[in-house]
Amino acid sequence: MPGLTYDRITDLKSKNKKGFTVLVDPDKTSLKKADELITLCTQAKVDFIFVGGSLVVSDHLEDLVQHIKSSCDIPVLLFPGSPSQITPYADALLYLSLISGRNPELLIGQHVISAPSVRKSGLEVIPTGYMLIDGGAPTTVSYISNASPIPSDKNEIALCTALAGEMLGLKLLYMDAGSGAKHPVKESMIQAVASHVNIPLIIGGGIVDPEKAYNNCKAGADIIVVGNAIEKDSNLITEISQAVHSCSVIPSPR
Ligand code: 1GP
Repeated sequence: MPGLTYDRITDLKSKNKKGFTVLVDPDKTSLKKADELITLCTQAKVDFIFVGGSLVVSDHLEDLVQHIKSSCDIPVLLFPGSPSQITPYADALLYLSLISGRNPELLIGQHVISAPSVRKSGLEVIPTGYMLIDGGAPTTVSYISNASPIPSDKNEIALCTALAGEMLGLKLLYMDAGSGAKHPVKESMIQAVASHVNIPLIIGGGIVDPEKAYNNCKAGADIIVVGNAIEKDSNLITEISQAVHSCSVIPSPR
């Protein structure tokens, strides 16, 4: 059930504050590299750390999560590409249902299989509608999910998908162009969705600079996620965090 971590997310939203999340891919992050990221994240007041990936081949996810948890107070949320990426040491689990796709395994099938172990883990579970948006090139997530992304200019499909997810009771929406996307989610699509849903909206995939992060927030994103660009230049943590936190949106009348 949603709990303390989800409350932090909704608390930010209720105060018109934006959140910045650093995505840590266990395959690309040694414990030493994690130390560097943790220091920068703490200094930059990063709001959340997501751990996971569409395909994780290393076996140190659990060590990595424990290491991050023992080194800082930033909430750690699992962003799993499969049930094998679940560990009880995180603060919460983004319980993802790929609502933009029509692959029953990722809508409900894997959830059924993993439900007992997820419940046993004691993790805070946050039901999340995951929407893959075309980012201009096939990404690992589009290949692995075997599901077509929503075309990047079909705002109405994104909106109807998001509305359906909200009315089904999902607690978060995550619109993702996929890691390393050539083209991030367009602001017009973010605006179309954000202006009609009430649950928090996470945006990620292909965001590489503070300007894009800021513009996404202005368009209605509640949380910005960056992974790939930070793997290349960890100083972006400070710059993007500042940009996100500097953005406060006055709610528009419905
Ligand atoms: C991917 O949204 C995340 O699922 C982050 O994307 O790695 O491109 O920042 P990037």
